[in-house]
Amino acid sequence: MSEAGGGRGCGSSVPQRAPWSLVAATAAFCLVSATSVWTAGAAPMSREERQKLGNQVLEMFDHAYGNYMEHAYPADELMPLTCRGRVRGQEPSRGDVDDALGKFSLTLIDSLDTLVVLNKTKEFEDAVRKVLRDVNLDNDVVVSVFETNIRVLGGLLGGHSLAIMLKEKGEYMQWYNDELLQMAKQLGYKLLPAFNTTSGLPYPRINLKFGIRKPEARTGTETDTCTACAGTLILEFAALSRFTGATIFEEYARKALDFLWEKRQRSSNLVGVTINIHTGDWVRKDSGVGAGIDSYYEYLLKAYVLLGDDSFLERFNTHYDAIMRYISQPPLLLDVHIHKPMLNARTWMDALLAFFPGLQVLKGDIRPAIETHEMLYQVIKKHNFLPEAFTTDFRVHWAQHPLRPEFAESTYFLYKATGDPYYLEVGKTLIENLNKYARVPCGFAAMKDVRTGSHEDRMDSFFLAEMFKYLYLLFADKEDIIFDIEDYIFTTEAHLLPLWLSTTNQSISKKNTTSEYTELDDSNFDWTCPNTQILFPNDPLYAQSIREPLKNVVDKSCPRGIIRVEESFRSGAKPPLRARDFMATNPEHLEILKKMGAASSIDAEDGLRFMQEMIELSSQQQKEQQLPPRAVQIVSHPFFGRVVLTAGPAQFGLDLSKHKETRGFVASSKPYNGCSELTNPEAVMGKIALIQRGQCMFAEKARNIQNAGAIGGIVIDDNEGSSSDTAPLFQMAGDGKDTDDIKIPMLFLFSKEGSIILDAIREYEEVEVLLSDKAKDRAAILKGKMIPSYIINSNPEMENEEQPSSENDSQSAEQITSSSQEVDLVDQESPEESSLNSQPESLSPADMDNAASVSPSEQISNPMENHETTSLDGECTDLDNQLQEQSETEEDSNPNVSWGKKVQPIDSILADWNEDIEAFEMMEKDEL
Ligand code: DMJ
Repeated sequence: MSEAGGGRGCGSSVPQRAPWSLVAATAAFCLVSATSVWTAGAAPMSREERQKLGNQVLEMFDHAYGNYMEHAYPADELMPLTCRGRVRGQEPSRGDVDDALGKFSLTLIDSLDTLVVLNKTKEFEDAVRKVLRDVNLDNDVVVSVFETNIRVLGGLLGGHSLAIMLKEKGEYMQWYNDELLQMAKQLGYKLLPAFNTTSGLPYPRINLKFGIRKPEARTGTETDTCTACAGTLILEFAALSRFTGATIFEEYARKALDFLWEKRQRSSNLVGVTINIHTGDWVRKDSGVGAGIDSYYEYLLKAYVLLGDDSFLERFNTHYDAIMRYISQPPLLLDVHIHKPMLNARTWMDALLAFFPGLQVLKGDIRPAIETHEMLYQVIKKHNFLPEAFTTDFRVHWAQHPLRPEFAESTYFLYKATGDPYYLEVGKTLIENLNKYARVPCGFAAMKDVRTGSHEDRMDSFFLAEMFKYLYLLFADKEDIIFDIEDYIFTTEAHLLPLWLSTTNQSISKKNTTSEYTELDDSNFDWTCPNTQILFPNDPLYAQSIREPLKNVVDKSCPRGIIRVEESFRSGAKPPLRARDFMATNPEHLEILKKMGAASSIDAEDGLRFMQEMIELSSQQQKEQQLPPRAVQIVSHPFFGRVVLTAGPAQFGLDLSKHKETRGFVASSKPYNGCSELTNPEAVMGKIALIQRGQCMFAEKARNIQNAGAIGGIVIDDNEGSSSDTAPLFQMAGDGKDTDDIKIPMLFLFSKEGSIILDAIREYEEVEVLLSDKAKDRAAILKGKMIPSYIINSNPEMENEEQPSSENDSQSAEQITSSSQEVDLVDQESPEESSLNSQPESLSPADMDNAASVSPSEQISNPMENHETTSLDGECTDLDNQLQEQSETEEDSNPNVSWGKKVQPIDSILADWNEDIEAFEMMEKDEL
């Protein structure tokens, strides 16, 4: 701390020693044990409670890791819904996501150092032996260079770092002879051909066996890569060089970083999202701190920490200054254009940016870290998880959540920095939500849609590499960990690299490839960090006082556009027209449109923003129209509501978004296709009938099962292997005739999701499901039922008591039944019911059940439709109400007419705007 607090602060004054021992691993860059100085604010958490939460994290890790090892290993990842391994090539392709899978037991390698952090030394020793025995790095598979570097190379190096630490301690790993490091080196050499470009930026993908050039490689034709992909190599590559003495790795990673630095946009000092690896031209010129760029910034600062090279800090500081100038709009972080950084490039944020508060802690800029973190936490409280993307007024933009760890990471670092027990409570909420909504009998399943609570058959390796590490460390005391975590730095995948590398094999940093940083004006650099020993003891409520004004930012904030409208009213100026408010039937709006770009620079700016918003709005609506999800939740033993499947709705029958859910046992109809009168009405009577897709219309199937007495129907896709992971959901169309006679709810499941129910019937016979628009709280589902209390409480300790072998589903299932108890629960269903998809648009008059595709012009709907509403209060209420009422009146009066009117003008306006945008892009090029 004294080093960090004095001189040039932040350690740059002492680059030759490992100045970061107090700094890096805790990411408390300038922050030491603020935990000990806390005196007021959120109630302190007792050691006992922290230990309890730490144990809960351990149990959760066992559940995830144990199920992976039992049901998936040696596959790369666990598929927690179908309880098997994900083997690339054997499952329908998910596109880029699959590029992380190289048939190299990804999850095992990514979990290695987590095992040591969680004190599972014995398991670590076993895991290392398995890696050495089973893992092949020479597969004929095309993998992402970035993912392979951060997860596999990083995993091997993290494993090696802790293996040698343990060996030195003298008890475990005595047999270890740098084998993991040898594997890391082998992998490093496999990745090097990717750097064979004139720029030195790596190709995004490489074939592990054949490299890039050979025809068998099936890669090497790409022209673009993301900035983070090219700029997130230095920690692993430098560590590899310094561990082995082979300097080439660090040289290549430095060269790529030097090139990116050269190519930064010189007036804004920002970088774009994607770059041409041959020409160095920016391909995507938008710039933020989330997807596509995130870890480039992280690695600049951490490279300085690990390698002690000032040039990295100077670059980081230059970028950081630009980020705070243009992108940071506290508490938001909004993408901008690199050439026009005052212009927002988006109206939404992505979940990956949740790492940024943690990085700000490492930099020592605590205030904006607290602000952004608080905003993110409120989004989480609203949706239980951080959706992959959410708008500036906190509506869901992309509803998926693959159990990302970034928010837990920032929570940990903020706790280390502030010592504020509030962050422990945040961590507790994360644990509860994971157990309540993501935990399934065979692991933890990603959320397919945070609004419905439906799951995806996916548990990414980063969940084990990062989430459990940060959560465990959050609640741990120093003595709970068998080594000093502060001797290490976390990579972007939370792998641990020892800080002593900074003084080992330094030859590369001596011949520094960067020549330019001396030209920089560093007067704006903050070379010192806030000293928490001064900051927090003087004002123990410091963090709380920053959070306080943001307390209701998500639920009660005025949408940003509205705020500006309101301000304009106050100043007497006309409010700017926002895309979401635009109505083509409003002559005043058309007048404003005409003026845009003509009168003044403010009008021009409004015009450009309006265009961007309109395009985004349109694509957002297209997305939402294509995906009006419903939920099928399996509520009977042993699932107890823990498996939620994504289902498509029907354009006929009971609308689950307007009515209470339908619950019942399932039964297969005979004939299974449901295309004629059922021969087993007694079996489906009072139940939810399962019917296979195909051979007749959806409506016909519905009528047949309804006539047999079914209370609902689930149509299961007949295309084997189809899944909502890989195919867009659609709505089952009617038969072109009046379908008012169909009263029961009908949902559609793709084959993979359907087979989860079919398998359950095979195994458990009696399978009860809930059909609804949103997964229900388990407490509400199980009201009055005989069930084990751990299911309600999500209390893993009880689960352990009652379910000694959590890895053995059928065995544990029996125990659940025998130890069940009567519980009468208050309905805990959230009052906040999503208004999404409340009125699925009837788009396709398709007359056959497989003709459900939607034409582009049909996809544009009323901008006010299908959006979550943000509640408003305070000054903007009246205005917002006016806007809301106006649009509601229009919709109510005649939605079809009103929608029809809007579609055409927007289409033609968009066509005009595309021309404008092209011109705008030309203008940007000219400026270059
Ligand atoms: C991880 O693999 C890494 O943290 C990476 O930098 C981006 N995010 C994923 C997890 O969300």
